[in-house]
Amino acid sequence: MGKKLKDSDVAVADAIAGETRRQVEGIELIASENYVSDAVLEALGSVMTNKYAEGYPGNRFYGGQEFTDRVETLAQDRLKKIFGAEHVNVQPLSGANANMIVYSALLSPGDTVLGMDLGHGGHLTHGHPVTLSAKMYNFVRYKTTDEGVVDYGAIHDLARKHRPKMILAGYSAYSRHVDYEQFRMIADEVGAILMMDMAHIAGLIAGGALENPVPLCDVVTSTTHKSFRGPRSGMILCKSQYAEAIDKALFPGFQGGPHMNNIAALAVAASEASQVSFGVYAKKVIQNAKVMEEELKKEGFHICFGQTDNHLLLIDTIKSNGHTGTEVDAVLEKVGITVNKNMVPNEPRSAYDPSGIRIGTPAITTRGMGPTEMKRIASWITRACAEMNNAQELVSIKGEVLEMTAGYPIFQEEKNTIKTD
Ligand code: DSN
Repeated sequence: MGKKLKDSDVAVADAIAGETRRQVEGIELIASENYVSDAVLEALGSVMTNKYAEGYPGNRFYGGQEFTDRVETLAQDRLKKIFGAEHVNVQPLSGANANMIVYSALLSPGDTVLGMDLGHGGHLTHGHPVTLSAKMYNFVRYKTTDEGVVDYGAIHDLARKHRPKMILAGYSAYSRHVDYEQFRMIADEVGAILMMDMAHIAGLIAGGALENPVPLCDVVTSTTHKSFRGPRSGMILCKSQYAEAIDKALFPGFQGGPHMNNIAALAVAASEASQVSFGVYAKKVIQNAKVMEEELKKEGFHICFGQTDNHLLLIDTIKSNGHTGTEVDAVLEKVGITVNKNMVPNEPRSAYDPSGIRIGTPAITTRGMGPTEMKRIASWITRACAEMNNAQELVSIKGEVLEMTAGYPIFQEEKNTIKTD
C-alpha cells in the first residue's frame, strides 16, 4: 500500500536512519533502554496498529476482534506464566499510566501512600510533588539509610504513624536488593495494600536473576521495555481480588483504545523472555554491572548505595571527580557513550543539573558484550572524565568506541552483512 518511507518522507526516513546509526555505533548505558528483537519490531510495525479494541478479550465495543483477542490473550497468558500472576492487564500505554491507573482503582483522593523519595532512587510517579499523583493523594516519602539501603525501620515507623492505604516499593535509580518480606510484614501490620513497580528489573525477574515480587505483593506494575526487552508500554499484575477494579479503572476510567500493535509485540517479547537464553541474558546483565562497578571503584568513582545488586549503577560524579552529572553526560556523548544525568541521595543541586549519572548494562549485554568490554568501557569513562577539555583524546576514545561497537551488531540486517563480508 503506497510507497516505502524512504520514497514518501525523506525527512523522517533520514531521522530514523540517523537514530539507527547512533544506536549501532554508540554504547548505550541508559539503564532503562534496550534493543528489541527483529520479531518484536515486526509486530510493532504491523497492521495491528489499525485496530480499535476498547474493552477486553471477548467483551469489546467494536467488531472484528478475532485476532486482537487472540494476541491480547496470548500476552496475558504468557505473562501470567512468567510471573505467576493471578491477573494481568496488558493495556497500560506506559508505566506512568499503569501507576496512575492502580492509584485510581484502589485509592480515594486524599489517601496516604508511602513511596520512595525521587532523589533516593524512587520515581516521579511515586508521588513527586510535581506530578498529578502528588496532587491527588497524600504521599509520604521514605529514604535510604546513610549506608545506602532502603530504610525499612523508617518505613515501619512512618507506616505506624501515617497508617497509609498503600505502601509502594520499586525504584528507577536504586541498585540494591529489595526485601519484599519486610515490605509485606509492614503492610500487613497497618492494613496497607502493597504495590511494587518493577519497571526497571522486570526482565531480571523474568529471567530468574532477581527475586519475583509478584507472590508477595498485591499489585505489581511495570513497563514492558527496559530489561524486559519488549515494546514501549506498561502492564499491571495483581491478585484476583483487585482485577475488576483495575480493569475498570483502565477502561473506561483512564484510557480509550489499547495499542494492539504494542500488545502483539508484548506477546512476542513475553515468549522470548520465557526462553532459557533469556535467563542467561538476565544473569549476564547483573554480572556485567558488577564488573563495571569493580572497575569504576578502582578508578575512584563513588558508587551510591555502596554497590549494585542489579543492572544499574548510580554514580556521584561530584564526589568522584568534581564534575557535575551534566558535564559527564555531555563529555560521554562526545565519545559515543550515552548515559543520563541523575540526582543522588540527599542531592544538594537541582534536578536539572544534578551531582551524578546513572548507568546500566541491559542494552550492552543484549549486544553480547561481556566482562572484557565492561573493563574497556569503564576505562573510556575514566579517561573522558579526566580529559574533558582534551579534544584530541576525546576523538581518540571515540575511535576506539567505534572500533568496538562494529564487532557487536544489533539488528539482523547488520548481522547478515557482517556474516557475508
Ligand atoms: N524514564 C525511565 C527511566 O529512565 O528510569 C523511567 O521513567
